[in-house]
Amino acid sequence: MGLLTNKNALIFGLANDKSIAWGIAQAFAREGATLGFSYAGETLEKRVRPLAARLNVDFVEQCDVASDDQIAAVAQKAAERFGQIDILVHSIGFANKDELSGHFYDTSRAGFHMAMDISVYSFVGLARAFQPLLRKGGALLTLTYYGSVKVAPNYNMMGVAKAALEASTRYMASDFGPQGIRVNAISAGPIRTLAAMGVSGFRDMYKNFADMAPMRENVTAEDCGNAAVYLCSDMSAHVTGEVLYVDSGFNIMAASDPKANKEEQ
Ligand code: NAD
Ligand code: 0WE
Repeated sequence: MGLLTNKNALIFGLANDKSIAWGIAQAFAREGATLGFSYAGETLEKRVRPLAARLNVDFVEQCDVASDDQIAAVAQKAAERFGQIDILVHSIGFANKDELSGHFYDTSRAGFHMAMDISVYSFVGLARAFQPLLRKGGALLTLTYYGSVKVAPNYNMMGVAKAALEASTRYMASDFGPQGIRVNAISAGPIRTLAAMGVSGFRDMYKNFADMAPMRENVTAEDCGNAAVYLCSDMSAHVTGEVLYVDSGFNIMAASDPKANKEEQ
């Protein structure tokens, strides 16, 4: 018996085998969940279908979360296929590239709206669309980053969006609590995914992270998958509205340890 046996889980945000969504999908499959995937657009379909086949997943639906119609359509299809849903994972974030360098104050109105729409509102819109399908004891989960709390150079608009996403997690935890549905977030350390590699200076900050973190190691999509199993299973009953750091302890540090890099040699 797996920790997610007899649970139906929908995962949004699968792009390729580096995606955090893929780490979560593999962990959920291992724990016995019945899975469904959603991806953004046609160009990703050829990557996502073979991954789905590897886990014997045959519910694979396109959904651009910028569209209310596409969100409603995928909810309708999920209702027909699964009846009820136990778990919904939101692993989606996007800002225009212009918004991920230079001064935050140069963010355009349109760029601000775009990042908030795709990275924050989509979690709220999905939660509302799936609300009638959610079974008591279910869980919603999103992915965030520490740039929401402290300034991460160049993360800029995404940091502001992640702050709003974490606040949305708390408000939705309050909304859904009476229905017995929990809402949580994982705050992951930097992982080399498609979204992350598209950012200038990511390489340096990836290395710096491991030097500064108490555990002196980067985190993986697999780590996020295992934390997601906890947050979406009955192992975390009565844990809601939380941001769980999966970051080798990075967020507890105020300065780097001068002994780092010497001690391990
Ligand atoms: P990824 O590129 O694999 O995943 C991002 C996903 O967002 C992609 O599947 C992309 O198609 C999807 N997406 C973008 N616009 C969309 C739209 N309009 N409709 C539907 N889907 C859309 O990268 P990832 O690193 O796995 O990112 C997943 C989540 O994890 C994001 O929220 C990201 O902010 C968060 N996160 C990433 C890191 C990291 O270092 N990689 C760290 C902490 C948090
Ligand atoms: O949330 C993210 C990345 C989100 C992201 C990435 C891109 C690249 C390509 C959102 N939108 C876009 N738009 C694109 O056109 N992370 C947590 C990874 C990340 O991004 C950073 C980081 C880290 C970590 C940007 C600057 C500094 C650190």
